Amino acid sequence: MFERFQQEARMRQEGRLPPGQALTRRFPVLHYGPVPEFHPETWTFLIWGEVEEPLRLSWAEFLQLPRRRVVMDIHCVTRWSKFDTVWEGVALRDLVDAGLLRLKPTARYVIQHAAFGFTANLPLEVALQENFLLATHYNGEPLTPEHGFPVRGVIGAIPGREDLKVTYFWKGAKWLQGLEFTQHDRLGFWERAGYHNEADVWKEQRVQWG
Ligand SMILES: Nc1nc2c(c(=O)[nH]1)N[C@H]1C(S)=C(S)[C@@H](COP(=O)(O)O)O[C@H]1N2
Ligand SMILES: [Mo]
Repeated sequence: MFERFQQEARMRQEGRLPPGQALTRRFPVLHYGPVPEFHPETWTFLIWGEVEEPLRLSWAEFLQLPRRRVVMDIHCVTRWSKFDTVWEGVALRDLVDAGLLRLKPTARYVIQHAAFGFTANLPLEVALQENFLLATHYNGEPLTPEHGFPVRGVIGAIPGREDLKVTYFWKGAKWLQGLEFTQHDRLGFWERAGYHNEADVWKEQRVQWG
């Protein structure tokens, strides 16, 4: 307990603890609905909308995409923050840079589509940042089923990168099945329930009124 407070004080001092947050060393599980099963033979990942060419990837193909490892602080709207979490997976900007994903100039938003119709929305420029990952691994291990196996969106803060927009953790969809690029914004599941559409952790944009 005492150690947790010491760590939290250090994070606050380093400017890494957003307002209204507390440090946790656990990894809470939060979502609406059940945990889906994963069938590698039938699993597909779809990319569609404002793209030059829609993509349909099998699990084997998804694993061939360029990958990176990102260390981030994650901040949940329920007020826990977890520091120095290690994620591995696919960065959208790498797909664009490699020419694997060709966006139309009209693409301005990204809707993550997950199992059971769950969605989460982000502006394109945020989804193209290095702190948004289609993650398959957490702390060196494949994601656990309850944390989104086999793929989830993740967004967090990269220490020292104050230039990156950081949203609360709900903007990363677990059990991700596809990405839709759109011209206009469309509220996701939690955003429709009253969570803030921008969700900037430093501005403490938790809920939206009216
Ligand atoms: N598919 C799906 N993804 C989801 C959610 C959900 O209900 N369904 N909830 C979000 C919310 S509110 C949070 S806080 C994080 C929690 O991720 P965790 O369970 O790995 O901590 O997942 C997000 N992704
Ligand atoms: Mo949440």
